[in-house]
Amino acid sequence: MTETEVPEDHPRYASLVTRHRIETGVDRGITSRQGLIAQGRGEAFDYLLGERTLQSADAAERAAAAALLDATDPVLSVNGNVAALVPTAIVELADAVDAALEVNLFNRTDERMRAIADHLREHGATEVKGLTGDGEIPGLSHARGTVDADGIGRADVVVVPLEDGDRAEALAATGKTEIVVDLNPGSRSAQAAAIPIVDNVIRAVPNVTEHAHELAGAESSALGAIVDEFDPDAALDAAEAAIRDGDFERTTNE
Ligand code: PTJ
Repeated sequence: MTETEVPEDHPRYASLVTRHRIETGVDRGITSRQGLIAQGRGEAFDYLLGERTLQSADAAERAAAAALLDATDPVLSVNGNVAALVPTAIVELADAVDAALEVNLFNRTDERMRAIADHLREHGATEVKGLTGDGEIPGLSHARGTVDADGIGRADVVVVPLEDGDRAEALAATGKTEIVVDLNPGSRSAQAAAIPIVDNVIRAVPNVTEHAHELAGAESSALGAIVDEFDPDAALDAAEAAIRDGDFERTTNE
């Protein structure tokens, strides 16, 4: 079944399309096989959150848009899952906030780096960083810390969706403003972030773009105030409360 053949009236349509994109990503050498496992983990949390954008996540997405618009050198980090799930949406976000796109992989291979960069270009990206690999995030062994010096290396604000906890902590320790998208509010990545977005990357990325369009032209002081007002601990608490106390509906979890 291809993406276009998934019946739109299927009760699990969005989930089936998402799975199909990840599968195709693996087939095309974009997504790692571990990416399939990561997606399954994410889906479980999304069920528990009610497969919707919580109000607290929307506030995080607005704060993320403000931080990106107010940044000097913002970078959106793209891994194999992000490239498979939201290639067009991540390019649109980069355009909306004038950010660079950088391919940055947990399981780095030259083949996947190139395949993802090509995939992003096919979806409208003009410049894709990551292939130079002349910078390092301190404290990470082997290729896990490799970045572009003029990309994530010098960035002041970095978006890292679906990031490994170790890498997210090391990046936060560099003092950059880190924005994480992760459906698990208990993950180390979400806890390391200045702005944790507990939402599905499929919903989160377009919503950050929408907020960026609304906030375009705002003064730096107004953008800074939105970021300052955002409380990461309160956002994580709200997501955890939604999971613990929310209405878990058996029928939606087929
Ligand atoms: O492409 P690579 O080599 O960079 O590898 C990417 C993965 C995602 C495989 C790698 O970073 C990894 O193993 O990540 P983890 O440690 O499994 O963490 C992924 C986190 O993202 C988990 O907490 C999941 O709940 C969450 N997650 C999975 N799918 C989504 C998600 N969060 C938001 N939206 C999703 N669709």
